[in-house]
Amino acid sequence: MKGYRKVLWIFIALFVVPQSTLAVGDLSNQNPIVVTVILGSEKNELTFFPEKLTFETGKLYRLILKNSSPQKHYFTSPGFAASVWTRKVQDSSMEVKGAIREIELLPGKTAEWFFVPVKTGTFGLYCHISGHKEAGMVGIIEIK
Ligand SMILES: [Cu+2]
Repeated sequence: MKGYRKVLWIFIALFVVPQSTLAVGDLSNQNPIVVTVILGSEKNELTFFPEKLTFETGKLYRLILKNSSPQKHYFTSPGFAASVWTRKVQDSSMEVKGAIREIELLPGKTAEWFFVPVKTGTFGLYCHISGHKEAGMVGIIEIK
């Protein structure tokens, strides 16, 4: 029995430990950098706050999107969505894994987008509900 345990520990030392040290390069397992964006406001202003977002390639982000207004809004930025690798999007009831094009948030709801930017660029952000972009619900996302 003791010989068996020794062989087991050697197996763990040789195969399990080196694999976990390789995880340093696993971008999906970093501690995410938390960024929060508020869509709209309690007074029903058509804004993103903040309206300028900056991210860096190769870092894992947890983008918290909060709709604090009495109506639904979109977080729409096709260029940004095409320049990130999405790990998942989640809210209190579910997780979605895979590429994301845009996020719609119902009044008072929150969603979290976990992603790693993979391409640099500057992209427009807007809410695509009729009239919202024109009323100023726009922003800029920069990936450095
Ligand atoms: Cu809107």
